[in-house]
Amino acid sequence: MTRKPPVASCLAVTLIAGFGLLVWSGTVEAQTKARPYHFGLGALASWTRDAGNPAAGDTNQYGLYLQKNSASLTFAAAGASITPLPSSTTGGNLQELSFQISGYPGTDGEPFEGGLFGPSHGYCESTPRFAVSSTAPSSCFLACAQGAKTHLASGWWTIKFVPPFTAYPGCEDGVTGNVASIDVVMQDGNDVGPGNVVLDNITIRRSGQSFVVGNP
Ligand SMILES: [Ca+2]
Repeated sequence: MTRKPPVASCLAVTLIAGFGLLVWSGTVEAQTKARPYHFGLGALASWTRDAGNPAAGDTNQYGLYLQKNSASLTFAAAGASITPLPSSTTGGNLQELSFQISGYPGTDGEPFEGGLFGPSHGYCESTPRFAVSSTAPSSCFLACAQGAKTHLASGWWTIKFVPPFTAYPGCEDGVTGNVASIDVVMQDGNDVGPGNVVLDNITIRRSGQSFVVGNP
């Protein structure tokens, strides 16, 4: 009888070889995921095949679809909890939060928009946003519109937030002490935009390690 190698080792090797960006956090149980949730009228959150940023290793091209097909003021939201968080994530060692949204390759601007970050991209205003809970007096909200934007060869955009997080409107109290939770949330409805967005490659970088969530 042939002895099988440990499942965790096989999976880790496969994932590291396939994803490149992914940093394995130690065990299968500890792998950081984005777990979709939604509530209220017209809301839906789900990992969707063939919707994400094309990437080596993500053969099903998963993207995180967040929909709110109701008015912004409706008590409804679509989002995902990033869990389990990388161990020992604190306000002191958190170096980056980012996600990607869809876009168009090449010039992504029109003259009346006045810039490279033109209209040919997924919805990016006060939401989608990160919501970070820590020992700070209030939650830290990092709105898509406030992030640094980098256009990728695929046409997708990376939306990135780096310290000091207090510099971002909505995060005046910063991120301090132990980080209790990190979510991505879509709360803007179809009265101010399309009412949906697709995210991919949600990234937490802490203590020099990047944890990238690009599929279920
Ligand atoms: Ca993906």
